[in-house]
Order: sequence, then C-alpha cells, then structure tokens
Amino acid sequence: MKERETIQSRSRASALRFRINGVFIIALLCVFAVAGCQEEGDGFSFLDGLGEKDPLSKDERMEWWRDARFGMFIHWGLYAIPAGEWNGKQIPGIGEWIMERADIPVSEYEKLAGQFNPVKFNANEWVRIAKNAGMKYIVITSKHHDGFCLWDSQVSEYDVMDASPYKRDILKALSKACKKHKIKLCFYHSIMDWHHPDAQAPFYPNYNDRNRTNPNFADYAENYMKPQLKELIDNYGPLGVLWFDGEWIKDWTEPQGKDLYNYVLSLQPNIIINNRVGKGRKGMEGLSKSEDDAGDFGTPEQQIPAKGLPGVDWESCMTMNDTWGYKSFDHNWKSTEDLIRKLADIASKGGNFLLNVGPTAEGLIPEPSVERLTAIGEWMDINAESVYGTAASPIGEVPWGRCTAKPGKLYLHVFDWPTNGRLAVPGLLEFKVKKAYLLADKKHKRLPLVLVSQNEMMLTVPEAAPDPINSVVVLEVEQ
Ligand code: FHN
Repeated sequence: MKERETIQSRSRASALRFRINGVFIIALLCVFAVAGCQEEGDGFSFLDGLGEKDPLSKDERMEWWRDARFGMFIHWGLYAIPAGEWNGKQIPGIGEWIMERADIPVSEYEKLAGQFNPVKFNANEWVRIAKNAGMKYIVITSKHHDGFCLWDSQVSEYDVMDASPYKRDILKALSKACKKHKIKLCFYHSIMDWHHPDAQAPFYPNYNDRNRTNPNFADYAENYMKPQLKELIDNYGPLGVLWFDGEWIKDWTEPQGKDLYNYVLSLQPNIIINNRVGKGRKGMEGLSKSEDDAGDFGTPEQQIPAKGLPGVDWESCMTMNDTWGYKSFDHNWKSTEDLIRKLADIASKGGNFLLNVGPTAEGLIPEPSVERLTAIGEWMDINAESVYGTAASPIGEVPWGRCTAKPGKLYLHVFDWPTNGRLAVPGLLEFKVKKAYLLADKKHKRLPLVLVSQNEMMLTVPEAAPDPINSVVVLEVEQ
C-alpha cells in the first residue's frame, strides 16, 4: 500500500516537474514568439493567437484598424468574365450584379465557373500595389452575392478549386502574400446568396426580391454560411475584418446578426466585424441606427459623412469608377486629385477609406486603378504621417482644405494653396502653437507665424505649393 503511495507520489512529483518544465518551455517559446514578432514587425499582434481565453476590449480590437485609415477593397469573381456584357448587350449598373440585372438563370451563370482561369493573377503583385499606395489592409470578396467562392470550400463545389479550370486557392495565395508583406487580410462575405437553393436562388428572375423568404434559409445560415466562415477564419486567418454584406434580405434579422457577430468572435476573438452583419445600417449612409446594433463600425457606401463623428468608428467604401466588379466599358474614373483629397477628407472626419479595385478575368488590376494607386502612394510617401493614426479635426472646418490631428500635432491639409503666401488658420482657441513647418520639408524649417487674434494665426508659406493636390503643414501644439 505504502509502496503504491510512494510510487504514486513519486509519479505525481515527476508529473509536476514535467508540468513545471512544460510551463517553462511554453513561457520561453512565448517570449521567443513575441521577440520574433517584434523583430519582424509583421503587423500581427502577439494577441492574435491568444484571444480565446482573454477577450480583448473593443478599443484593443480596433487599435490597428483606427491606426490604418486606408485599405484596399477587391471585388473579384465570375462577373469579371462577362465584364458588364451579356448576350452582346451592355448591362447597366454595377458589374458584380450582372446575374441579377441581366436575369441570368443559375444554370447559365454557373457555367462561367468553367471559364474562370485567371492565369495572370499574382497575389504578391496585388499586395505590393496596395502596400505601395500606403494601404494597410485588403478586404477581398471571399463570396459575393452570386455565391461563387474564391477558396477551397469543404461545403461547396461552387468554388475556384472544384468548379474552375484554374484550380488554385486564391485566398490561400493572398493570405501568404499578405503575411509576407505585413498587410492585414480581411474578407467581404455576402449573407445573400443567389446560387444556393436554400437562400435566394429560387427567387430567379428577381434574386434581390425583398419581400420573399426561403423556408430553408436557417439551414443555409447554420449549415453552409457558418461552416464557410469557420473555414475562412481557421485556414486563412488570423483575419483583420469580416466585412458582411447583403444583410437587407427579408430572411435576415437583427437577432441573427447578433448571433453571427458572436459566432465570428468566438472563432477569432480579436477580429473586427462591420455593421452589415445585422440590420442596423441606415441605407447607403451606412452608419448604425443605434449603439445596440450589431457590428464594430459603420459603412457609408460611395459617400463621406458631411461632418466628423467623434467617438464613432466608420469606413467609407468607394469605387474608382462606377462599378465594384470589373466592367470593360466603364471609363468614368475619379481623378487622382479627387482620391487624395477624399482620403484627407475622410481622415479629417475620423474615418477609414476603403478604396475599391475590380480585377479583370485574367487576374489583373486595371491599369487606370494602378496609375491612381501609384500616385496616391507617391503622396503617401511624403505625407502618410498626416493620415495614419490620426483623429478627426479638433479645429472644425477650415476654408482651404482639411485638418487631421495627433497628440501634440495638427496637420493642415491645404488643397487651395494661398497665392499671397499667407495662410490663415482659424479655430485655434484651445491650442498654443509652438512651431509650424511643411511636412515635405525634411529639415522641418520653421515657417514664420503670428497670432492675429486669440482664435486665429497667420502663417507665412512659400509661394509655390509643395504639392498641387494637397500640401501638408504641421503645427506642433500644446493644449
Ligand atoms: O450589393 C453590394 C455591391 O455589389 C457592393 O458589394 C457594395 C460594396 O459596399 N455593397 C453592396 C450594396 O450595399
């Protein structure tokens, strides 16, 4: 008996030693892992893998996103093949809606999968284009409303591996490239699905019928959509954002949205989820109706809120022409000037800018988009400090452009450079200006300044604008 006790206590002691050694080894591995992350500065937090036991606060989850301010939206799928044309006719409206707009039956549309062979797709090149533009994250359509999946889904045959001749996992390639280039990968995922028989497929020829329901929808949501989201998080993560859309269908409710929000967080506790997971968004204005609505940030679409929204997280998503998915005949491109100023406008109101590209069926980002992104990148090379990690203007609206802020600094984005070399800066009541300089001037040479009133300061600036689109003047301030 005693002997047995001794053997048991000896084995308990050695088990304890083993556990202590194990804990020590795990702790050591964690230290190395943290050191490794820091050394590489890979943009992924140490907390990425630890979330399960220690849920983060919303502020902690949102930190990288608030800092990033600028991301790339990618709408890519089978719709890039017709590129806006069906049966020889140019179909009006956005390209990724061609299945709905041209009344294409599921059996016809799904044949496009057999032609999807984007041999020029290069994930590293796409990520490089985003990174060079100064973008910090990419949101790509894992599945748009047409239901086609850009990854190897285990619950569907309607995906790039099983249904297309390309047979390469696009999201896997992007996930690797994003890790390599330290860009956060995020997925857009449509709740509405025009291909699935338990979702909106039976609604043909009006897939977007807002008054119809499918009695099997709950089955689709539980046994198709949720498993797909788990695949995306488990096999392609950790993800930055899950960006839902297509939530306006009659079959979707706010309680379902809240359930989905919690489900996604249970899979990856530090993930960020947009407000289209539930029913809270106010149309294209995109902001949530109430704080109780599901989702971490508002999603204005093709518009920028008129005023700054202190304390509210939001992201304006926008196209560069008039379509999200590629259309060969849409040449209505926004100018570089417009896009750079929109970026400053959005940052000055405390939001993020998610700027879209719609790659071709071959897998190329259209040249006009690349040209604009390159120009934005050149502006960001000099001025990124006035965008990343900034907050909304604390001095209200300014007549010549926009203002962004960081603790101790105001960034004046001057769109209309004064022809007389004098820039009046209003709204400074709360601030004592210590120094002013041009962000483009590496030496930070002081610009002369005089206080004209308690509220307004006059800066003497060079006659020629450092940048004809947006020259940034930095004010070092005390509050
Ligand atoms: O219907 C979609 C549309 O195709 C596109 O994906 C945009 C992007 O925000 N969202 C929807 C409309 O709100």
